[in-house]
Amino acid sequence: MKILISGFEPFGGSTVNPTEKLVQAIAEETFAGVELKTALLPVYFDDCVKQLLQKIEEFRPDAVISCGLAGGRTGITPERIAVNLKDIAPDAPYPDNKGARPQDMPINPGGPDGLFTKLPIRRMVGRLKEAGIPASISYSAGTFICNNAMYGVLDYIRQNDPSMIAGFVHFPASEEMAAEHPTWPTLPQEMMLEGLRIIIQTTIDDIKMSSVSETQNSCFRV
Ligand code: PCA
Repeated sequence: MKILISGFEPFGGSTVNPTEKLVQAIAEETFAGVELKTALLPVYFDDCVKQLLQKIEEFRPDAVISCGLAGGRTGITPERIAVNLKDIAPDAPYPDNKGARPQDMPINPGGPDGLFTKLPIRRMVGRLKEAGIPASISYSAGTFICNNAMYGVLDYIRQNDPSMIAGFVHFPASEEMAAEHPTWPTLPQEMMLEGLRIIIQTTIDDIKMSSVSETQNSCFRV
């Protein structure tokens, strides 16, 4: 089984993105029977998708788990849906890392309005909470880069390889971001790494289970 994990560079004036550190750390770990690869993505509209799809085409993973920072959230939040929209409010505090501020733009003109993940997000949240890690399903990945990456991958899978599963997980700020962002809730980096291990293992278990089960016909696999 092959799994691809991605994270993002810092953005919006922050010097840290905990998901950059998560992918660096998880690249050193092993999961039985799994070939794991990682990618660090730029915080650029469209290019983030291009780079991720290039990795996907080279590696042909069974599952893609993309990770990003959502400053202000209190726990780990697997995303349910990506929307076909790039939109930064005119008064938003920051553009992407190239200065782009798209408004009211589709990611794929003519693509579906929204695409659901087939990662086992409900089971992920259950196992994270059992481990004492704050977590909940999120129903909006926003309209910035993370949503752009999630939509781009799900749209690719829809058209090219429906057997692949993919999705996105937003992580809160890490403790080392507290001085830069004093109002944001934080979690220890080590707790978020343990959370990512659980997320990966839940995905592995789900793929194994669905390959032996012929009865699974839910469109969600949550
Ligand atoms: N979070 C941003 C972009 C990169 C990241 O880590 C987002 O939520 O869109």
